[in-house]
Amino acid sequence: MADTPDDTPPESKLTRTKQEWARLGRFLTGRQERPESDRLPPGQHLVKNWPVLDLGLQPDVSAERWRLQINGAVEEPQIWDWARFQSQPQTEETTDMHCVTTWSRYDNRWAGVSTRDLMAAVRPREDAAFVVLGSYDGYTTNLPLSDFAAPDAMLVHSWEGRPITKEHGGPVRLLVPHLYLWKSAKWLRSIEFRTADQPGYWEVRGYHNRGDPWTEERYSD
Ligand SMILES: Nc1nc2c(c(=O)[nH]1)N[C@H]1C(S)=C(S)[C@@H](COP(=O)(O)O)O[C@H]1N2
Ligand SMILES: [Mo]
Repeated sequence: MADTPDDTPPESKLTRTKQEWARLGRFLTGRQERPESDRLPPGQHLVKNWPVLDLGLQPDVSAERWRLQINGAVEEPQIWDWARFQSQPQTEETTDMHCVTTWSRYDNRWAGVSTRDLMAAVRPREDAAFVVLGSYDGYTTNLPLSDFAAPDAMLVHSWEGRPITKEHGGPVRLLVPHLYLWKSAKWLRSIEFRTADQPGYWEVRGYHNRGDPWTEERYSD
């Protein structure tokens, strides 16, 4: 008969895997692989064009004038200009996007810098748990660090092989494909890593704090 002390459950491949998940917990995201039949989130319809939505002020930010301030709970705060942004590891991804106004668009090919590579450069402190993004039009939006750090989240400068146009947030915008598009700040100007959350522009105006399209986290309450 096996002599297993009852206060020490046996280790197995499963328990080791689960421990590894817990260790990596700060980088976990709600994102998961979905079957094609589940590709369109509930309440969404497909569009072929790419609609423009913003506060109505589209700031004119040239690549030369553009700066990105990355600060807060990080070991190495940095200010990136265009050359420094371009010198970061470059990533290409093809992802879908989902707007809370019910349109979705499939297969957008992006190029830019992954948020994970950005984090490798600034090294968030252990206690960093949120980010707040600031934009050149005064817009702000907030994300848990685990969503910001999703494997396909990027600071993008190109769409379908061309520079992101001004109306879509060029020269640089965020893209977090697994959340509603209002989390993807256009004309990105600052990224503040924080220990406490701070709701942004839409989040204090009735929109959900997280914004997962598959569970229809559209509005607060
Ligand atoms: N700086 C900034 N980013 C923003 C917004 C904004 O008003 N200002 N609007 C958000 C909203 S509500 C949406 S739906 C998407 C729209 O992006 P698009 O115009 O490229 O489709 O941008 C998001 N990012
Ligand atoms: Mo939106």
